[in-house]
Amino acid sequence: MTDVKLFNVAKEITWCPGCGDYIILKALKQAFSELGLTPTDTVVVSGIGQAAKTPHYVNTNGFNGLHGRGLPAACGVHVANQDLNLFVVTGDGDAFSEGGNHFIHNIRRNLNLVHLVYDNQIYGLTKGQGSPTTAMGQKTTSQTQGVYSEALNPIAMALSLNCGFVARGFAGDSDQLVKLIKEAYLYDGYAFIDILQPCVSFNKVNTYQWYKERVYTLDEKYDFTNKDLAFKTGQEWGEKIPTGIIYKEEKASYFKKIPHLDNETVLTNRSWKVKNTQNLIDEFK
Ligand SMILES: Cc1ncc(C[n+]2csc(CCOP(=O)(O)OP(=O)(O)O)c2C)c(N)n1
Ligand code: SF4
Repeated sequence: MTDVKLFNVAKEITWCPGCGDYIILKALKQAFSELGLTPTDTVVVSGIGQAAKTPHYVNTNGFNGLHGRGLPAACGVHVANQDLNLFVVTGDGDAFSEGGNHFIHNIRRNLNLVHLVYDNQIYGLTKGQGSPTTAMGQKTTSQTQGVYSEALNPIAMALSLNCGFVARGFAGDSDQLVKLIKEAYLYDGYAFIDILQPCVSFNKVNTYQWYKERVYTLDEKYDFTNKDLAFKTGQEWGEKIPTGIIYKEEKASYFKKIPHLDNETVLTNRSWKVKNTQNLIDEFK
């Protein structure tokens, strides 16, 4: 356990009052503290958006990249230094639209990182356009007649790509969120948590109340190792929305699959001498 105050940053937070992002941020810091992480051994990487402001609001190493590009930046971090505890935070647009292909291929790669999607089912930062998880027919600031495309299901998508850790959280249940973040951290591989996050300014449909009437926690009898059951559970949406670990399977993470990228050979641990570089340059003379 480390002091949670270590992760505080004295900076003005520009999220709207009541935004679900505050609860996720608090849960993230609480999980860091309970896991005994420190600011220097932890890195929070993001893309662009409201969710992606998180690295500015938590006292760890941080990287705020381009929209949809949080995951590739995180890959670079991990390949250079696998000793850092790696957390990637993205919005739903960031993760599934602009960053959709990175989501797919990072699941396939299975780097050891935690990916939190603050899923408010809307583009928050740019003032309320429909995102890939906005329900079909929902009216938004730009789709005034309703969204024409069908919403994608992030849980089913992750399952279909053989993601080994798939969970759903809710910003209205911070205790569960802390537990999920800790479980995700302890998982060796790509751990995905889709977090239902009310956007109080631009999503007037999926409000705290809307979620509270539907969200339920999977009980202890739920078998998260059963893929068929996970698919069925992951498709459940509407009247009832399950939260918790939906699927978990142990599998080899990226570094375990590539033995020559062991802890000795990662960039930060390599002994580097100018002479070595000079020899290389001389070869091309
Ligand atoms: C490639 C690219 N496309 C679009 C944008 C404009 N843009 C910035 S943030 C954003 C929406 C963010 O929504 P989301 O990722 O869902 O995160 P939220 O703000 O809701 O947390 C968009 C469209 C951009 N910066 N870069
Ligand atoms: S616009 Fe929505 S997501 Fe962005 S800070 Fe405000 S409430 Fe949160």
